[in-house]
Amino acid sequence: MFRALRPLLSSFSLLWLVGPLAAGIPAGYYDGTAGLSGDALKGRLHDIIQGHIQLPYNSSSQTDTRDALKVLEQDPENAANVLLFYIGRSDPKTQFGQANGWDREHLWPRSYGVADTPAETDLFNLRVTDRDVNNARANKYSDFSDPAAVGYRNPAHAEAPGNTSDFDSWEPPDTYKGDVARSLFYLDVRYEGGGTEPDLRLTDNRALITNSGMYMGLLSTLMAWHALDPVDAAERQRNDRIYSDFQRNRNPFIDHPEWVAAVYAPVPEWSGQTAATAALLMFFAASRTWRSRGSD
Ligand SMILES: [Ca+2]
Ligand SMILES: [Ca+2]
Repeated sequence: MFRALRPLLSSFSLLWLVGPLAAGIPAGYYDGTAGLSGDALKGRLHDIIQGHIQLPYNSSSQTDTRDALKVLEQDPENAANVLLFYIGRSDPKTQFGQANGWDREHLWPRSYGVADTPAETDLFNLRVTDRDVNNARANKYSDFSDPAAVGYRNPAHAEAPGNTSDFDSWEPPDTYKGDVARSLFYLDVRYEGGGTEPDLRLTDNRALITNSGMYMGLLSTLMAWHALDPVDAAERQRNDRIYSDFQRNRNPFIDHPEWVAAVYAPVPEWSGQTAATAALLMFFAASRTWRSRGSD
């Protein structure tokens, strides 16, 4: 009996092995990236992911970002609900836009260069959040919160346990850190100033992150968050769905986490250092002791 099943079992194992690949990256999608790093890799990835199918922000006749988010963020245990980013609360889909409900959070704030389509409606930048938490986060950039900084809050909002903030930055719980980071890496690469599109840029220079600019950060924190919270199955599934059901483009940093270091290390601040040194810096940045460097 067992012997008769063996060929069947091994073919199932094979299916299991190729299954995730078949559902994930289409053959040839990342052609032309082999051996590239730095700006060359960034440029090639930009060419691959640009020109995606754009959704309207709001539309009563077409699939818009609200419709897409109700699919992408659906609670796996309750199809009538969405799971709220930053806090994991399950809210009815019907609560969109309600006073105590959820709305659309732009991880790269609209005021930092993504006020117009397609950046404004890019599903890799949009999550569902509690309205009040969205307002509290406002356009604070991503960084470890400094308990000694002005305006330090723990929790960052009464409805956001596990999140902390200070006057200029916001720190989500660890399980969301990598998702934030990889979304922002995607946006920097996707938007390079072509046509009427913005050139979004990640930086460690806080002075550049202003309402009149297109900068977001902090780059080295995001690299640490990427290492701290690796890609998981839910993030891969979201990437697959955005590709297959909505935009026809993918987040390269979910498909190839190693490309974060390949593109961003060495970063300008670290120029002259090797990729290995940069990786070491990422490791130390991910450790809690690094948090006390506190310049904000
Ligand atoms: Ca995560
Ligand atoms: Ca850019």
